[in-house]
Amino acid sequence: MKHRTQVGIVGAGPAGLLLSHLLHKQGIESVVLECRTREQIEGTIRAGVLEQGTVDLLTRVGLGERLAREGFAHDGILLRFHGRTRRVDFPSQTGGKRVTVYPQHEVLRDLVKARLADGADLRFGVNAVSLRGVDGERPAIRYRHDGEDCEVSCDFVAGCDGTHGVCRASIPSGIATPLERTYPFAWFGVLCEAPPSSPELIYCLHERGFALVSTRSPTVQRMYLQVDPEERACDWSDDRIWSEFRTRLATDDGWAPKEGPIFHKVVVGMRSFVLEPMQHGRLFLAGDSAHVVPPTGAKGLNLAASDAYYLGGALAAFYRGGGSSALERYSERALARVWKAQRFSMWMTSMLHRFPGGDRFQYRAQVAELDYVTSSKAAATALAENYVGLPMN
Ligand code: RFL
Ligand code: PHB
Repeated sequence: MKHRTQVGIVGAGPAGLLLSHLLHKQGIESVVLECRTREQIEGTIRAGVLEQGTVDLLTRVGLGERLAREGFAHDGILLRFHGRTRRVDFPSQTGGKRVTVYPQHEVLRDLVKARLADGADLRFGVNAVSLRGVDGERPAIRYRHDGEDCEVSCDFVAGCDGTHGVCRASIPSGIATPLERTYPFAWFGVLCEAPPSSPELIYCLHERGFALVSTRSPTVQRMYLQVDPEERACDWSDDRIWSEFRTRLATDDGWAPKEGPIFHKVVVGMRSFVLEPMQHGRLFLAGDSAHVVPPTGAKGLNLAASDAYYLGGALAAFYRGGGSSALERYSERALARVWKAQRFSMWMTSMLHRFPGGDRFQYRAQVAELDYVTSSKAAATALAENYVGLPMN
């Protein structure tokens, strides 16, 4: 089966679906090819923190209704270290900006619903995806769908297929440079049925390692512990998990997390990765296919959104007859924002985690940094303006 579209998009994550939606708003047609089912993408629990600019973008393009109703505005975060807790306020440091806690799968549900209501061509459960001729004028994507070999020819291919997708891998080595940093620790994440332990997220440095108290809803909480990358989730009983959270999160005034049945456990590796440039011929990468951040800064989903915004704008300029100069600048423009988010995520990660072999000197310096960040207005503003998101310019 052969068909044709203007922009062929691989991957129905936040980057791919938002790009498809933004293109539609500009009258540009796309086809989205996704290897998982709709139920799988809408059921995978991942990120939770949306920057102000991401919320504004989603709202501007008609995706803000449920987000405004069900998302939780957070005006600050708590930094906990050495038994004390300090708050960084966002609106007062950033001219009124904040973040919104609204889970990634809810963003995806809103996007899929809007795309299908607009009659979009979304193909779930495809396999054997491969790219053809992206370095020429007539690229195509081959794939199998419902047992049939298919090919969609297009003007451009958007590689929005995440870290393990095929698009990044189809750029010949030597054309783009991978830059990478891995961390000697991982996050052990749990989801539990309990009320929120705290009205705001708690990022905690303890001598035994980092801990994070996040939330998903009034009845479901998300919490993470720094662990060794070799750690296996099945080796952690609920008792061991709660005991570790109580120890790391303890404060001088006896604070303890609200406990409840744990129904999901996962170990997530941590790395920083960027592929430069994010383009090869008529293939443009967006989101995790081009870059990965450690989750400490809560930036991954937000970068997927800003890439989609930049790429959508550049493609719209092309189809309006503005030539390809905006497309040629896409990678540079997106990377300028990506690198700032990489820097912030790396900084948050090093300030808040214990490094193997890290001695008392390192720990005392980390505590001093947290003390400084939460007592100097200049330093708190720097954290706040990065956390709520730098402008998409
Ligand atoms: P996605 O979401 O991985 O989507 C890619 C899609 O492509 C599909 N795919 C293919 N389809 C067809 N053919 C192939 N060959 C394909 N290969 C893959 C996949 O099935 C998938 O549906 O990438 P995208 O769109 O770039 O979005 C990136 C974000 O999902 C990611 O950065 C965030 O989840 C990162 N992240 C967080 N980001 C935030 O902004 N705030 C957070 O609070 C936050 N917390 C997190 C996170 C990521 C985490 N994990 C699991 C790594 C917390 C965690 C624990
Ligand atoms: C989450 O809720 O999953 C979450 C929140 C903040 C982060 C990372 C993950 O920095």
